[in-house]
Amino acid sequence: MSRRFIAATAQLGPIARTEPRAEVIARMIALLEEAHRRAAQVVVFPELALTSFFPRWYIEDEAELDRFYETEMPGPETQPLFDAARRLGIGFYMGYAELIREGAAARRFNTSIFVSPEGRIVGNYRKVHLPGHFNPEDWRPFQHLEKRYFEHGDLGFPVYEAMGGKIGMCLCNDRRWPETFRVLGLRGAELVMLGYNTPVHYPMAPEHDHLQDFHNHLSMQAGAYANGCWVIGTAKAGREEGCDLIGGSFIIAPTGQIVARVLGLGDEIATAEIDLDRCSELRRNIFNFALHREPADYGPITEGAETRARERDAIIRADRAPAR
Ligand code: CDT
Repeated sequence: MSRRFIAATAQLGPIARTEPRAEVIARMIALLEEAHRRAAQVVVFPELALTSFFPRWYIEDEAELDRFYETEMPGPETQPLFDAARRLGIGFYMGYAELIREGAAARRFNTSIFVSPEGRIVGNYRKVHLPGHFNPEDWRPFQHLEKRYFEHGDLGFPVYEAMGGKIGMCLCNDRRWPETFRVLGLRGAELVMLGYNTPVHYPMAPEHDHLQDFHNHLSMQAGAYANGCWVIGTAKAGREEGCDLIGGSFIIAPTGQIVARVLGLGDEIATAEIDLDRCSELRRNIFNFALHREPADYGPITEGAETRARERDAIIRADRAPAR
């Protein structure tokens, strides 16, 4: 397979809480068709692309919560998306809420997949950096209950062979952590795809609200440059159920330069030609890992992982204490 192809970021505008999957899928298929008209072979959809960003609500009724999750992929409602992508010869990345039933127990992950142009699921990823809080907090204008609704992803940061090279995935908050891109970079990822749902308003530090777009682009451009890889970041954007989400979906070259971006806050695509061979411009030179990395001096990055996990669990347990 050629290592040069056209890729699209496929931003979705708001999705209402009650919007049926079939309507969302129809919107996504329309974006695939537009991407195909522009000769794209890869399309990147947002995080939790099939539903409204439900962690903004405290949902006590488990049956109501379950409606936001997929128990099979593809399932009857998502199959038309897979069929359309295969018909158009497009590979795609998509985020969704994954529910696995293990007997009486339920495991829930914030997940993404990459599906090849032939319609095969090449690989999956489960979100590692889950932001927000566990218990509902009344002082907030909206909740961010990812720590309640999802388990910490159990796959690490895998890379997969696809599109003639190596691809990696992550989701939203992961992009703010340089370690995400570095681990993917160390594993040779040449294209990193990620979807995000980022509110304009950050209740913990509202003085940063005006910096949301800057931080979004800053983290992804830095991730691309410092690891010599292409990055495609795709938003769910616009005013969703009264909550403003940033847009700014874009495609970044391994040099860190923006090569395409959307203009609005609705359903929209932007395309660019990706040449995976351009990764070597960085990887053979300034970021030649074999020559210039100094991992012996990076101990604190992974040291004490067990202690850190214990401390974190204690904080989350304390946060859980008053729960239902
Ligand atoms: N979906 C997601 O991870 N959103 C977070 C919002 C800020 S943390 C409450 C983000 O990092 O964009």
